[in-house]
Parts: sequence; structure tokens; C-alpha cells
Amino acid sequence: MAVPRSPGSSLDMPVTLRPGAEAKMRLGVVALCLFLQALALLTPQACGQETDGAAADEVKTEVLYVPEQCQQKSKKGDLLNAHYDGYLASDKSKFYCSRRQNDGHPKWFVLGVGQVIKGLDIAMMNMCPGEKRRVIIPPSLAYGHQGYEPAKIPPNATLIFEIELYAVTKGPRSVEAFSQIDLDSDKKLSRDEINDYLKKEFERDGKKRDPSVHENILVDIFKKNDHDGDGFISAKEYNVYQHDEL
Ligand SMILES: *[C@@H]1O[C@H](CO)[C@@H](O)[C@H](O)[C@H]1NC(C)=O
Ligand SMILES: [Ca+2]
Ligand SMILES: [Ca+2]
Repeated sequence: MAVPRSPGSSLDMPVTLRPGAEAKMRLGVVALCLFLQALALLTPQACGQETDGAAADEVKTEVLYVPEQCQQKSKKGDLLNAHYDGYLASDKSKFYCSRRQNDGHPKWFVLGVGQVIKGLDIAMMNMCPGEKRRVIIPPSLAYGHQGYEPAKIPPNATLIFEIELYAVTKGPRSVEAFSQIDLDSDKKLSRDEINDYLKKEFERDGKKRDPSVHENILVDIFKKNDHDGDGFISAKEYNVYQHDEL
């Protein structure tokens, strides 16, 4: 099954800051990056503050537009493509606009795993491609007591986002991706299987690389994902996202 590819996988504004992927990377490279990024994420990055269990700390969602046709609603682990504008609730000033970044391309990110602030992970669940929402996020699900200096978000700031979702696709840690790598279908990924997968992805992008790069990636993947050290990445180890709770 063809998985639509990402033009870039990092989000600049939310707390998980990764070097920006280039917009015009070749598709294979992008897919590889997503895959590696997913495999490399041992634990979803902590974003903002933990909820202190306060009942008032809810995301308020207002649906502005829903398309008539909705094939696939977003769920945890999906790869989403969206534009969003962020405002401070206090004075309605805009602190973020995804349209002004990355040549105006919408952002790609995996939903529900801490790639964006917690409030957005919650706010974008069950959303249809094409849907627009306006959401109000309390500080506890955003940048908390600290705020976020690089985006000029003050401490204890309630945030408002206007979101337009363009695409919902299976994420890099989907069951489909796992089966694709698991050539002998024994429900665990061996070194050889991942090696094969990497090799194919590398061939697809056609760039010359020192073999040591490949080897290092492989070692890194196992170091970060083979938690019980049995030399295989089990479905459970692969799908780290199932463990974290929203
Ligand atoms: C943020 O809110 C907490 C209480 O929730 C308070 O203790 C703290 O002083 C506030 N910080 C600022 C800078 O207003
Ligand atoms: Ca296998
Ligand atoms: Ca293992």
C-alpha cells in the first residue's frame, strides 16, 4: 500500500525540536527518515507540563468545518498533514503560523506521540481530512509554568490554535509498516530484516553512502528499541507508542 510521503518531518514550534527536513527531499529519503525517526524515538518526547490531574485542564474544541465525505478519521499513531496558526488567548496575538514556514508546506507529524504539545495531540484526534477546528488549550497541556521562550510564549499561557487538516495516513509505526519489514512473518524484526529494509530504502534514494553509516544506524536502532536485548525487535518493542497514555 502506498503511503503518502512527507515533505518534511520536523515541527519547529512544538517542543520536540529536530533539525528541519528539507522540503524537497526525495520521497524515499523522507520515508526512511520517518521510519528512522520513529525507530529512534525511545520514548515520546515530553511536551510541556504533565497534567496535574486537574479537571479544568481540558482542551476545548470547536469544529468549524467538516467535509461531507470522511473516509478516515485521525487516530493515535497516524501521520497527519496540517496547517495551524497559534494565538495567545490573553491578547489574541499570533505566535505561530505554519504557513510561513517550510515554504508554506503543511506540517507532517505523528499524532498522539508527543511530537506536538499534548493539547494538540488531544485536539487533533478523530479529525477528518479537510476538517477545520479551533481549539483552546490550557497551559498544562501546552507550555505550562515555563512558557516557551523561542516562540515567545509566556508562562501559564492558554493557547488557541486554528487547525486545518489535510491528510490522515498510516504512521511509520503502523502494523502495515511492521509487516512490510517482517519478511518471515514471525512477528519480530531481526537484524537481517531491518538491514534489508534499510538497504532497499537507501537504494531507492540512490545516494552513495559509506557502508559504516548503514551499520551505525542499525546498531543504533537495536540499542534504542531492543529493550530485552534478545536481538529482535518485537511488535511490542516496535510499537512504543502503545505504551504511553494520553
Ligand atoms: C503559573 O501558575 C502557577 C500556579 O498554577 C503559579 O504558581 C506560578 O507562579 C505562575 N507563574 C507565573 C509566572 O505567573
Ligand atoms: Ca521476522
Ligand atoms: Ca527484543
